[in-house]
Amino acid sequence: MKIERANLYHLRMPLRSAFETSFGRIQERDGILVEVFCQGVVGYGECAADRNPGYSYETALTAWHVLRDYLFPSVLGTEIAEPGDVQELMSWVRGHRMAKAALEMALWDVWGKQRDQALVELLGGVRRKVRVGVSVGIQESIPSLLRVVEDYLQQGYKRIKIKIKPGRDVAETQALRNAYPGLSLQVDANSAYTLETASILAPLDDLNLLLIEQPLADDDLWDHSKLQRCFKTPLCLDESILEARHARQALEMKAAGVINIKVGRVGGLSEAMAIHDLCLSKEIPVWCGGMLETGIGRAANLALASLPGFTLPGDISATERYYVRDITRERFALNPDSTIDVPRAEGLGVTIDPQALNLFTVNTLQV
Ligand code: OSB
Ligand code: MG
Repeated sequence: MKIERANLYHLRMPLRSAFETSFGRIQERDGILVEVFCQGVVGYGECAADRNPGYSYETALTAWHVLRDYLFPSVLGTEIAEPGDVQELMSWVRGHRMAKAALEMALWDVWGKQRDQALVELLGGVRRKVRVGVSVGIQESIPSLLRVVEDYLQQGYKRIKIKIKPGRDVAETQALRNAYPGLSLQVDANSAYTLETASILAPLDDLNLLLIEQPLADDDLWDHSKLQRCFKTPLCLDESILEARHARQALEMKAAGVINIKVGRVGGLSEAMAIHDLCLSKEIPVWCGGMLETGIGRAANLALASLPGFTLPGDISATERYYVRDITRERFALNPDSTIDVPRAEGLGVTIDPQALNLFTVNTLQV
């Protein structure tokens, strides 16, 4: 497999509804679509970096720069055997994992198309459909949160995650728990607390939550291990886990009982699988996180979440939850059992809608 040339598309896609987290509120989602050409086969990968560096230091523009000036120049024209082998060529670039993940994803798409196999088969997935939930942003008030959640439950989602931040945490979670005593419920703080301020979250421990996601700083495993000792509810790490080594160290120091795996955050599907394999061997449950992906990234997430260790529902919702119009022709729908089907067509199993791509592209570049 050899990349001969590539195109970058900087996307800006209107979300159906604003999405608010502890690091900000967005109405549009930026991203980069990577299109690679390899001996007559075209592959696609999605870069999850957003417009603002709120979740991670990477942005669509840093990823654009790093893909254009460093990553593609390091891989163009070089023969590689398998998609994961591209990591070695990119390893001299420190960090910038979302940029690397997009490039690797495009090669998985090519590899599948060359061998006439779906990504789920290439990865060793074991499920035809995966259990999913919905990630609900911070709402204006508790009544509006209850209304939004009720609507998702009506649509068939059987697991709800709510975003929390200081001042918008315990009362919101308690109100939901009171309204739905049996609901599979979890919260995500996106690093909004410190070891000291996290003490106000103590009442959450009595609400039978599936997990509490990333309460403390992204670069802090140690304080998570201290906080975990105060909670019987498992902590789940998202931002803190950038590679398998971090996962190993987090588990060794008991900083979490669950790990959220995101393809972009960890630098690609190959590293995502390595984290999955590690957690499976240690009987630590994992689930597939989301970054409000387009159909391209969502297809990859579904294939990843079909691996055996993904025993908790993923943040992979139906296309409808995110976008009125997506850049893939295929739209993902929620099944009545709160699952989404894993694509079975070759490669990522999705195709680009050129008109939609054109509509949402704010910049293009040939590399
Ligand atoms: O922390 O999981 C997160 C979206 C953007 C950035 C970070 C996160 C999220 C989500 C949305 O929670 C999950 C989804 O794609 O549905
Ligand atoms: Mg998260």
